Amino acid sequence: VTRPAALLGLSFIWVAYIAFGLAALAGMLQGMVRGGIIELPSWTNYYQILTAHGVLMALIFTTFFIVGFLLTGVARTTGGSLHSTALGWGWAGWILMVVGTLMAIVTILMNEASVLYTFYAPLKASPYFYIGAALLVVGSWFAGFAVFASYHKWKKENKGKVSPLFVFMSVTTFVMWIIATLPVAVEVIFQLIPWSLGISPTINIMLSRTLFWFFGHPLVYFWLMPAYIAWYVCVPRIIGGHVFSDSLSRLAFICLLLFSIPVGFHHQLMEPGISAGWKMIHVTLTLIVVIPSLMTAFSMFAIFETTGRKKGGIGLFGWLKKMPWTDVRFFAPFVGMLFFIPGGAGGIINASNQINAVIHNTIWVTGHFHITVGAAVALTFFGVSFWLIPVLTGRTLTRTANRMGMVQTVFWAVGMFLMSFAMHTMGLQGAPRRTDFTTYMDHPTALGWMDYQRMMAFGGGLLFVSAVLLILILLYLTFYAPKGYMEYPIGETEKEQHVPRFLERWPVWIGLVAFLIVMAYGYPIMEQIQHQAPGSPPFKTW
Ligand code: HAS
Repeated sequence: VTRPAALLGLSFIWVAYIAFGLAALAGMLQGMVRGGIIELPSWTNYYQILTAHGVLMALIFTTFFIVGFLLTGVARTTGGSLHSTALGWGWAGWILMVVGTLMAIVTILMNEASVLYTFYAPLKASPYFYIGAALLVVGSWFAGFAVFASYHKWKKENKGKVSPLFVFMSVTTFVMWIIATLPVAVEVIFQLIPWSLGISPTINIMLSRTLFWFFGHPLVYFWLMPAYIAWYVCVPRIIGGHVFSDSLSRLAFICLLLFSIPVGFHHQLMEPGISAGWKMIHVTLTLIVVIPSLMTAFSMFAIFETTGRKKGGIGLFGWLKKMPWTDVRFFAPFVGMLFFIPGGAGGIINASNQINAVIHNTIWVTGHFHITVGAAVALTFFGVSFWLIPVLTGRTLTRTANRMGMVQTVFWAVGMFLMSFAMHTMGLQGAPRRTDFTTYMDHPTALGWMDYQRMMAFGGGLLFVSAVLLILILLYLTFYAPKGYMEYPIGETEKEQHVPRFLERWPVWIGLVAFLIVMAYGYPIMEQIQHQAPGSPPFKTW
């Protein structure tokens, strides 16, 4: 990767890790407060810290990291550089995203935006928080345009050829992202900002929540798809194998593009204002969006088994022994994959309409998203960082740094396991998510949760230690590791495979996405506008 592209990538990745460090601190504090281990000073409160944690971790760390990873991967697979138009879009995106992030952080620090990462109305934040969020989104679109510009240039120079897998997957991810962020842009621009400025006195709550989840579910796939890119394209190369099937990988991404958006009602199954029939349609589509993940699980097993057998692994599971267990570039994403097995199963439980009544708004949901985004995705991003940062700085991953990375991964995995196990268990017993420390007036059931609360806090402590260790390793890899060559691992198929051209017919796929969205959301949104309740005035949070 050339220097200008590397500099751009590093700038995104380091903002991501600064946000990650602050978010990890907020996360540990909030676990300890909830567990009754510490009390916060009077100038702050649980919800302020919870908002800081959610916004910094789920929105800022992820988005900056994803852009940095995908832009550099696109550069690497289209000849090593980003041309000037792509670089221009990339830097413009970075500036907008940084300004948006600062606005959000300052309003949160001033306790003027303690509205959690879902910023549900009628909780009301300062208008600057919403404007900051909008800038973050628009900046990420610019980064998407940088990917599209590189793709367009590559296509022009390689007429008739199928695009590199990494580029195809990045384009799919950003097409999905840009479509998915439109409804939240509508919510922020036409509902939240005028309302928080006092221009409109009330807000249509149902509509704002629907627009949020219209975006909120694909948001989780925006986190997942880059992790899948690392699994499909980078991990095979790291273990000395090949991409299992180019067409299957592309098809999985097209399925994610089609089905990750029209499913948002599975977050609103317990809400009034949406009829049971529409909820059922979204539940059905949710179970369809599970299929590309099952295809991914199949591909990963196939890659591991074929590679392990070629290396001499015999017997039913002998191939597993041949995996590079001491290489953190493989180990961290692999541990992430293991977490995704219960994570995915939990998702299917959540989506199962009636069962959702058992877990909705309990801390089970928090457990679910910590083993999906907090473990499967985050561990993959850590694994990527261990090779990506040295690639971008022209340094190498030393044996010691690799070993420290293994330790860091184990700390993260154990911390996440303890914390999310406690969360799932308490959730099944009805413990609510998003509450400060409380024993519900010493209610025996709530007192029975206390050991789990402490287990959660202990897990959070381990996660914080792991986060500090990670940042130290990444600082070393950025500034101090010895100069040298590090490979940007891009896997290829063993033999050239025929890839059907229709997979790259974007107008068809985008048309189908639009059709599915109109079918799934058109009527319910019309109903929510026509039959809106009187609307809610703002509930100021500070
Ligand atoms: Fe979810 C709530 C349903 C996946 C994140 N989810 C959330 C929230 C977040 C989140 C953040 O239907 C909370 C939102 C809030 O603040 O309220 N989720 C699903 C379903 C899936 C799913 C059906 N979620 C994710 C992913 C996330 C994520 C991925 C982040 C990255 N989720 C829900 C529902 C709710 C929900 C409801 C609302 C609950 C409520 O009531 O509030 C599916 O996409 C999951 C499919 C995944 C699989 C797993 C495949 C396994 C793989 C690993 C293979 C392992 C290998 C290892 C190869 C089927 C690919 C090899 C092993 C060897 C031993 C060799």
